[in-house]
Amino acid sequence: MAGAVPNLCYSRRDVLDMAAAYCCGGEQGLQLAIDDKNKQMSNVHVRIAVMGESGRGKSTLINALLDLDDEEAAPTGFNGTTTKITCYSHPSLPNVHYYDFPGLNTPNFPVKAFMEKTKFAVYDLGIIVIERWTENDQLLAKALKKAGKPFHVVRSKIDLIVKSERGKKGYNEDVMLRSVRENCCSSLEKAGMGKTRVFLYSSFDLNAYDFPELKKTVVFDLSETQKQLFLLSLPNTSEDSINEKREALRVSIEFMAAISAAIAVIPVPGLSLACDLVLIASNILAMRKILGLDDGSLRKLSKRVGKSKDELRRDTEHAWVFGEITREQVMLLLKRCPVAAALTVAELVLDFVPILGSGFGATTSYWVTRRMLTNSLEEMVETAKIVLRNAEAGASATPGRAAGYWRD
Ligand SMILES: Nc1nc2c(ncn2[C@@H]2O[C@H](COP(=O)(O)OP(=O)(O)OP(=O)(O)O)[C@@H](O)[C@H]2O)c(=O)[nH]1
Ligand SMILES: [Mg+2]
Repeated sequence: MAGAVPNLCYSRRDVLDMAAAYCCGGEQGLQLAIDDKNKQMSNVHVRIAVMGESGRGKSTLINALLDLDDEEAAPTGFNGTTTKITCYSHPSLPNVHYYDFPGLNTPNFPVKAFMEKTKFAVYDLGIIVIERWTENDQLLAKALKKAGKPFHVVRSKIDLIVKSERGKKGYNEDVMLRSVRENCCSSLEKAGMGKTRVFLYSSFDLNAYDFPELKKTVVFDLSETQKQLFLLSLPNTSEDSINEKREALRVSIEFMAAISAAIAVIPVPGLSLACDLVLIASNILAMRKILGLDDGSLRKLSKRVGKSKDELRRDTEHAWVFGEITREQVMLLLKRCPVAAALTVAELVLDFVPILGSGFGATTSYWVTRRMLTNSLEEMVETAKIVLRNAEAGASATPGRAAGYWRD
């Protein structure tokens, strides 16, 4: 798929498995384990079904979560816009899928036949979008339960309630939100759903209300690898979400460093450095895309917030982040890091002494790749936070709440 990035979703467990493979089977064992893991990785998917009645905001939520542009976005509107289950995949992490369900309450919708033919077991989890709990929502919840799938109930369009209540005498946002939450929960309880948590959110402000809590809850239902994939796929709505991506990317750096060490033991002069440069460059490119710093992501952001790319990049220190990432550029970054540069030269020289060179090379490659990717990641994370601040600047009167930031 165009624009897809290499799979960067390795868990700590994967890194430990790599270490164990090396201890048991040496270089060959490590290589086999890496190949095996990469094969497994391409089979890991996250499939989230977004369900609920018509007009609740399902398609709008998917567009916000996947940061989809006008041309690629799910159509939105009032009354029966989505007429069949439609899959939307993440533009750069194509194994993350959201399934946009049609609203069950539209005139002439064949609810019974739809419920019978839908295979609820194929999804990892369901999100039921409500404004108030209805019999159709109940049907969906029951079907998911029967299929053994977890689901979460979310109350959309909270921004609209805030807007209409804000001017009223004695208004207190926390009290108001608590009352909306309690109302939703008690209607679910009355319908026999037991005590179910309801998350309040607005698709136009994913950093606000209960969305950050929802994120934390969703990851509990996913495997370790799916969790990394899910977190990396989310838009940069806050510094916290950027930090979460940093944590997931740090794990993948360990894995990349192990791969680079495995390559370094192959006794071909210069091969290790050549591979490291390619490995580092391709990973910097992937991390940049995930952190929303590539040209395409900046263009989308610029359009959404109505600020030029230069305005978004203002006050960022690391100009290289926005430039071309080539092997030459990686060499320049390498030279900025004296220890890594010195180790690489020593490795190149020792490469010509096969036995000595391969042992030294594996250790060097591991440290150089790790150091280079970690330094690059830190600089990109710092840059992503400044870009986020620039995008949010002037968008909200409420501190920490970028009202309208996600509005198209
Ligand atoms: N203010 C506000 N409007 C929203 C929000 N989410 C959705 N909307 C609006 O609600 C309308 C319906 O949104 P959709 O996303 O098309 O709803 P849907 O659930 O996909 O509807 P169907 O496809 O008919 O099932 C659109 O006009 C959206 O712009 C939100 O969080 N806040
Ligand atoms: Mg829809």
